[in-house]
Amino acid sequence: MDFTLVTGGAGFIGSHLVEELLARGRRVVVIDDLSTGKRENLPQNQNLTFIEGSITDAELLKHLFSEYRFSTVFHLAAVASVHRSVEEPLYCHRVNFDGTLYLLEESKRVGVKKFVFASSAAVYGDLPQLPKREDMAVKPQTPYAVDKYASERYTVNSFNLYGFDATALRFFNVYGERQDPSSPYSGVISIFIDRIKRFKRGEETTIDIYGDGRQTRDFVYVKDVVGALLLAEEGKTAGEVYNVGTGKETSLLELLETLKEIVGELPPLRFLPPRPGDIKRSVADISKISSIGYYPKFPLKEGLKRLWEWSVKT
Ligand code: NAD
Ligand code: UD2
Repeated sequence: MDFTLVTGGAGFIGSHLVEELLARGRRVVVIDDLSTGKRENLPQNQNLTFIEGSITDAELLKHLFSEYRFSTVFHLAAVASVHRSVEEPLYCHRVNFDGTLYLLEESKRVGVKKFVFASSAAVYGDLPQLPKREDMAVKPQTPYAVDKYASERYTVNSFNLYGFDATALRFFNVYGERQDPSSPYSGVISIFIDRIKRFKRGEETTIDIYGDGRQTRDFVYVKDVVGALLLAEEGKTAGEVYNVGTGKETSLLELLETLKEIVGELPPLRFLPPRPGDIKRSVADISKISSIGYYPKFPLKEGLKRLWEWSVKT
């Protein structure tokens, strides 16, 4: 039987993908350097092999691709923090760009059947047109976004240049269980849930809103993202790029209203100056990915409810 490689499989999104692949009876290999991922995000399972190592280690990758017969590579490993990419562009470039090239080279060498790359809505930058469609202009404004865009192009060009079946997905704002709230640059939902939890425990805390709270995002539940990854693997997606969102635009104030309906009283809100470079509005056009069978199964309230229930148990 063939194996599936998940890079970054010990991370937030990767661990949900691994869980679903294992539930489908697949044999999975994870490579992760545990820089932000955690071993405990992954279950103990006889069909799962965990390799602690970096995607920038070309020798290790060569060895791995020779040892296992991978039919699919899901490439999710990255320094996912935009802030860190601004602080340490060279290091992040090594991981977010060189790592992708190494993986593409190895995948082509051994004849992997499908390569799926996790790109980001960050490639769109702050261009005003909404909703974001895949054929619109991009404006990657940070080292993270530049490397995602370059990696995305290398991935889809692999099909045009070598006939290699590769596709890229632009994730919008993903949220769900196991997202790490520990940095000020963590996903806003993970931070808000963490503050609510502290408040309910009697700690003194606030919900900090940068700006007036009217900025919007397309918040997509992690299990819908897993659904998109699996569809990208199965479908005729070679050489194509797809948005992964919900197509719904939600402001932070609306998000907080929904959270209030789920958890009851919220900690006090504290309005702070907007973050420099913050994008005012973002929402995906999901018609392209819908054409391969994707539809978001988890409305925001449902996803938040699940996240809250999980969060009070942990
Ligand atoms: P995450 O930080 O939880 O996961 C990234 C994983 O990659 C971690 O487990 C980390 O340890 C691992 N990793 C980092 N450098 C590595 C290296 N050199 N070698 C091997 N493993 C390495 O973040 P996430 O939110 O789960 O992101 C997964 C992917 O989705 C990333 O590519 C990210 O850029 C992309 N993405 C995420 C979002 C979002 O909203 N979370 C949005 C757009 C794109
Ligand atoms: C997301 C990605 C980022 C990059 C960017 C591209 C995450 C965590 N970040 O940034 O990596 O891809 O999209 O556009 O996925 N906010 C608050 N209070 C808080 C935290 C955040 O008000 O405590 C605001 C923040 O200023 C922003 C919004 O909430 O206006 C969403 O913030 P975010 O960091 O979750 O996501 P975003 O879209 O800025």
